[in-house]
Amino acid sequence: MDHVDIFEAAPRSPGALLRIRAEAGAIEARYERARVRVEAVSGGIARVRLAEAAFAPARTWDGVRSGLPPADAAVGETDGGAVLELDGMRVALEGDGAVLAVRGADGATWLASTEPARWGRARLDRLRIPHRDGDALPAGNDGVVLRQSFQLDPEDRLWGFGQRTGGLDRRGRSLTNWTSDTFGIAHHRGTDNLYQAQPLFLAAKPGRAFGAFLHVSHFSRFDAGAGHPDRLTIDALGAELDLFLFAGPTPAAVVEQLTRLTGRPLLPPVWALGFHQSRWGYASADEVVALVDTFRARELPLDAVHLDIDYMRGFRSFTWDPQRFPDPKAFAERVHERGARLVAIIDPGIKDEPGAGYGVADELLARGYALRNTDGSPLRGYVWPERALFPDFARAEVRDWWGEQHRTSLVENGVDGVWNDMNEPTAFDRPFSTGEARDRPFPLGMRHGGTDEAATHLEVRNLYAALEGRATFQGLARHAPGVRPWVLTRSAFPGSQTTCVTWMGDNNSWWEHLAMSVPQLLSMGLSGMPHAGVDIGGFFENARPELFARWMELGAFYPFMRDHSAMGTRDQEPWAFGEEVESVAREALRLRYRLLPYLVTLAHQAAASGAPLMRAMGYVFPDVEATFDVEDAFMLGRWLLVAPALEARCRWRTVVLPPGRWLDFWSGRPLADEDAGRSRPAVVEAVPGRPPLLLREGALLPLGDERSSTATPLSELRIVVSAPVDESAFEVVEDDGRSTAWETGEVARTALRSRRTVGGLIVEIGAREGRYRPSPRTLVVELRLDTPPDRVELDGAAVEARWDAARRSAEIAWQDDGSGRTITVRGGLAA
Ligand code: MIG
Repeated sequence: MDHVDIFEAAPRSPGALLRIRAEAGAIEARYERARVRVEAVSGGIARVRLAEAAFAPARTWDGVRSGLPPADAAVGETDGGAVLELDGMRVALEGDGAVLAVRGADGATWLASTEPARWGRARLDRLRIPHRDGDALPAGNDGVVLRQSFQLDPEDRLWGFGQRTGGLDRRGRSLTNWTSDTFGIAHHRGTDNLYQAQPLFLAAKPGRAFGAFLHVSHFSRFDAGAGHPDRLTIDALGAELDLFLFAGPTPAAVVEQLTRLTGRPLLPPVWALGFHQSRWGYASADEVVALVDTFRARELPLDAVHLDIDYMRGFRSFTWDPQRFPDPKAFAERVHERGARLVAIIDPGIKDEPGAGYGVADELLARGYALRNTDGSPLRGYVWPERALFPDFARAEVRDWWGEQHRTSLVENGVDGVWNDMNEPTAFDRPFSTGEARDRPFPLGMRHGGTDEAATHLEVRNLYAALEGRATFQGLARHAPGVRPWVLTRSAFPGSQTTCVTWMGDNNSWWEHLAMSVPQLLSMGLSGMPHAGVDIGGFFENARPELFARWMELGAFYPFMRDHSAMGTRDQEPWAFGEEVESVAREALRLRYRLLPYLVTLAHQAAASGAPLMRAMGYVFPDVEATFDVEDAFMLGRWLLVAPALEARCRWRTVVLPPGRWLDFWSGRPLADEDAGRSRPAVVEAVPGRPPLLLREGALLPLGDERSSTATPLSELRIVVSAPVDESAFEVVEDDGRSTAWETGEVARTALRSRRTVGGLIVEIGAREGRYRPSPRTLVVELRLDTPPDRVELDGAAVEARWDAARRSAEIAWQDDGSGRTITVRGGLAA
């Protein structure tokens, strides 16, 4: 892209430096035709703003947090410039032309401008923004593009960029940040922008990572080494470079810094971490209840069923079809009685039929809450309900009103979660029924918002879903006080993670899409959006039996696990492919449910620091080069390495083992143990029903018992222990799984420790801390050893430990009363 001329006329550039001033925690510089401000925001976070004249004003709809704990930064003037230093990162302005360099404390260059920034009116044809015939870029800064190029370290992998197809390292690609409905079956590794826009990335190499977030909701694009392998070029409409820089030094530190700025991920209710069954479209209340019954009868765990657009009356959001769903409240009760939850889809395209008894449309128009054309008339487009209006979520009163719509139709009827679809937003130029509907992009110059905060569509489109998500979340919180809201969204922007779980809509049933889901979800985690999933089995086309089984196995480790399929595809429920596939699916679901205490703990870690549940190997082993480019395996938290079967008829596969001892989770056998000191490959078996799963040394892994749904309380907490080299620690976090009381400290924390001794092992289960009291249960400690131990003591007294040769474990158990215990193991470990 770098080579493409996107300017209408010769671009402007900053010119000579006029003056530069270092103040407390900031640098201000004036150039002939530009101003720059470099500022310390919080620990590890700096902000660079570069504009021709004034910086864009702060906006109420902006999701970035203000008032963060201040940074400890030093500012100094240099020869012809100035530098701001914080947490090992130095941001320097050097001489004329607003030349910017980001360096490490050791002087190594992380990013450096290759030439001065340029500005000019953009050539619409070259920007490749979908637009309507006759559309022009609006006057003013919304039609002005800024271009800034940076030199990249050749060693850096570029991770993040949010929801994308293709591999984990996005270097060499051009990446557009513009939400779009790419409805169609053609997603492939080279597809550019999808439903979401996350203009951010991590640059990582062994031993060092930093990150950047382009705080621009306007249309933007990163050329991440497509035009020139070692150059990053940023194009941003809106005429401003507003770049937050994250000092790292590890990928985990970058994700923490990013989510400190854009907001920590929500904590989902525990049912949402269970299994979700969906399809477009279950056609009646009875069909959905029968579906839940089938899960129960077949002993397939299930926590949620999703209602796609067919539950509505003629695709009108916030209505129910009176024939097929005659009594929504009774229906929700039937689902709840069976231990499951109900999630209902909502589309933002509101049927344009005032005066026809559809109150949502009446109010939307009467109150003037719809998006408007430049001439002030309501904007109309065609979506599922045919001609539709679109709420203007950039306005606070519209968001309040939207939240209000959820009260009677959904919350009071007992719906547990809301699924926001089509919120890129999608619109077509004529009715679907004509069979000729084509995408009808919104006019670029269209205005959002009230008079004081008016913004063009180019500025706000990327935020539309994030603002809708916020409105939905707050509405649910208001109408069901104390209940943790759950919102699933298709489109998103940084900040969406605070109110929404996201999924990759409209994937395909091909193997490629199964495989691609791994780097896709790892990217989401690295982008600060840990709670994400893709549709198991694929949305479009018919899933094949073996693929579906493997997808369920992989999906057991997705942060959000849902089986979903398009209208017209063959049945895709776990039993739809015969007994063999069903039993693999059942094993996958059982494993998922056993993992729940671990997933809950990981979700708490995410809520505290942004740490993803599914972690790239290089995130967990940031110094180990061999792990950096792995995109077909990942860590679930810090204890489990998942190496899924991603190809047809796969029975074995290789996996890169990071240094250390790794046990096969199923058999307890160590892998490639002779080389434990270094990274090495291992071949693992991929028996259907037993996905390749490795337990890291020092693991203190909390598991639960198998349940048909999370409506049944946990009756066992099991700690799986693998010996550490030296010592290890982990904290299990629990909460009531459904309320918001965790926010005010209603959690239970159990500190776990393990330590190698001469000839044995000590495991300490700390006394439970915190106000939350779990239901009565057994606590099991499962010691993964090499041989049966000579002796096991619980608090100093010898106990009988049951030896299970099939998984090489010695097991002891007691009724958990929350008190601390010490387990001493003698023998059982190879020297
Ligand atoms: O135009 O509601 O991605 O999950 O089943 C398609 C019907 C609309 C797209 C979503 C998909 C959903 C479907 N929707």
